[in-house]
Amino acid sequence: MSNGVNTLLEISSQPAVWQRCLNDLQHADLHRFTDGHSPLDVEWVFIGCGTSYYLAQAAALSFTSLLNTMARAVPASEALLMPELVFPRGTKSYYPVLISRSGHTSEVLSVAEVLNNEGVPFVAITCDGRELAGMTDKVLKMNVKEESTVMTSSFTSMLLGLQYLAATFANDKDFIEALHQLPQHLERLLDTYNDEVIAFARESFDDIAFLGQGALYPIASEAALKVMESSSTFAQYFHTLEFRHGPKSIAGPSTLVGALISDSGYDAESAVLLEMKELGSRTLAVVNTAGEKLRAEADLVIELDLPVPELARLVIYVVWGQLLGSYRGLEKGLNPDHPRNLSRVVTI
Ligand code: F1P
Repeated sequence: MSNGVNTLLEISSQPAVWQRCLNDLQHADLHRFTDGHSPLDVEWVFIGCGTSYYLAQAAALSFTSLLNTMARAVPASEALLMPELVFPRGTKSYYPVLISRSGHTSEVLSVAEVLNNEGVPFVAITCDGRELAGMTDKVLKMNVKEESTVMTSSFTSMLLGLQYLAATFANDKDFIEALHQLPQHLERLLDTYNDEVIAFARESFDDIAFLGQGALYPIASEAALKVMESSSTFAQYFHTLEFRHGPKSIAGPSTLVGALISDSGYDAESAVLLEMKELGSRTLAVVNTAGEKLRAEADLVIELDLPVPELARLVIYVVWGQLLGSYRGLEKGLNPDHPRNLSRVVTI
């Protein structure tokens, strides 16, 4: 089988996977996940590793935005090694959500064990289930079969699941309806832009930086991780305007700057990307509606044209980092299905 087939298939299968997951969510009893609390009265702490940590960040910002409630994200390792920083008022004052595609990651299982030992109820969201699914009665298991090492459809499906949960708690029917529109839009966008990403990935870059503000920051982080994992190319991620405060010293002809541009910050964020263009960088813009200057000057503009709220677009923004990582890896003669040094699950 040729290199990268599995991963690319899983990326391109996301419209169908999302459709299946959204149908499941529509018919699920999601209110049982509040454990009898008002979701507004608890501080949500989303916990995961690697891609699942960036997912935790996106989920926390989604809960804050949809529920106006306290929510934050930490890597599982921080909850284990620095509990006094993660749970300063003791674990019982928080409502943890453990995120793990495999349900088998050692750090996540160790956090689950601590919470169970301390009698702290928690939610688990997973695709494979495994041990994590047996450690709590509040399991949201997404119907996603993902063989590849790197997480793609599992990331987007679990993020959809958590956004669906928050919108259900908020009784935000419009947001839920918006999520149901996404599969058809991703299908359209993959048809439109896949070949352009393939062409763009033929260029080699010494340095790659993904930029994003707000809930697009964890998406930029995940896009950078996909490039690192799938192509063994170092990539960094920053809040967009932070890039001026030092990291822009890497800008130049062998640098790719990819900006995930929001509506709310469009002028300020697109200005950063165009500045990097002036400094000689290659530039990629993912944006819902591009202005004339951005469309004329950025090297690749992926214009989403999505009639949905900004927060509902997150899962579509990340797809271009998934594709760029895999296509860049193939250009380098690597196999994204078996990334260098990586395993599908980290057990220690
Ligand atoms: C977490 C993770 C992935 C990473 C690799 C190793 O897995 O770190 O983010 O891409 O697959 O495992 P999980 O806890 O979500 O199964």
